Amino acid sequence: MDHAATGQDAQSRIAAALDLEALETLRIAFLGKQGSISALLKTLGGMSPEQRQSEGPKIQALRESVTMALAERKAALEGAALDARLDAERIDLSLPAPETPRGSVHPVSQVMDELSEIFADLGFAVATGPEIEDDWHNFTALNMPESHPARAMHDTFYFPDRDAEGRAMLLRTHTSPVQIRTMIAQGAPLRIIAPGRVYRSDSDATHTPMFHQVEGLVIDKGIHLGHLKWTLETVLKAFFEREDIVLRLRPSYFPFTEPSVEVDVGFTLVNGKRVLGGQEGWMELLGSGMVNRKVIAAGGLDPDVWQGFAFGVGVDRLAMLKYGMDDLRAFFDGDVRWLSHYGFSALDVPTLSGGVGTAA
Ligand code: 2U9
Repeated sequence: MDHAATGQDAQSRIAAALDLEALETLRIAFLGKQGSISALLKTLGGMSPEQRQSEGPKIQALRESVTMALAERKAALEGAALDARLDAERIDLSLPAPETPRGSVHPVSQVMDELSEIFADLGFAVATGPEIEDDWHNFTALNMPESHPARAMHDTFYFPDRDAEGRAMLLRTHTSPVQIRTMIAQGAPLRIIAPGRVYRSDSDATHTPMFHQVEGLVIDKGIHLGHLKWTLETVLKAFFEREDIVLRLRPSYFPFTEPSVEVDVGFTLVNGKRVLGGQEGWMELLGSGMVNRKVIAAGGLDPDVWQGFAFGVGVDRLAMLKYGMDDLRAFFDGDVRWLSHYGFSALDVPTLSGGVGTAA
């Protein structure tokens, strides 16, 4: 049998295969189950031992050379296919890059950042704490012992889990437990604000079950209402970027402050709309007061040595007043159209020098 001629023929047909599909057809024709070289291998079985000894190595050599030729041609065809693709596909680096969708800073975050910046300038640090609280830090330490009627003012979300004293854990109803924790951990003197989420089981056009507060606490020697009024005036002038902000303090009641005051801010009517500044009318803005002696003691300090003032303000309300949104519920719908309209650039970080009031 002329294996050399069979080999020559196979080599030239493999070399002539123009694509991977044609090459696969050849592989099956030579080496497949019914392939011609496979058939040659089968003839070995019917040969005499001498014949097998002389024919066997030739047929094996033929099989190996065809296998190698197939592999080489396959590599060459694949290489050519890749070259063709590289030739055809080009990246034009002069084209503008596709626009990346960019998120925005929520007005609530923006206002908390602005207030943090303004208070930092007055020497206040930002304090944080857990949103899941125990009864003592959220109520008792703030002069709201069990059965205190003021507890009813907070529609509290309770957990089935209980604390070490057997009282139900809860979602904090104000950020005040943060100040209690900070007093205990850091002692006095203290100047802090506590911005964050708080929770009350309340839901209508002007109340959401989760909302945001910034509370502030100053503890030092000889602190009085004058310090409170100056601080609030200074902060609100910086926040609303108006020098004509006027405050009015009205007596009120909170269990954690004594005396307690409700703070109104003066507004002016411009084309029938209320604009903060001046004193044509008044609107309630925040609550505050001198820290109750019992609360100072709960914070681990001697109320005969240390005095303090505290305040609390709703961030959502402040954001609405400053940036002109009128529906509180839209704040937490997550509607991208609302967010991109009212949101702020993440690159536009509020600073006192750059302005804390620059709208996006
Ligand atoms: C400590 C001592 C005193 C925080 C205070 C208010 C008055 C207040 C409300 C404003 C609008 C809550 O978001 S709101 O509904 N807050 O009126 N908050 S004094 O007093 C404290 C806090 C912590 C240790």
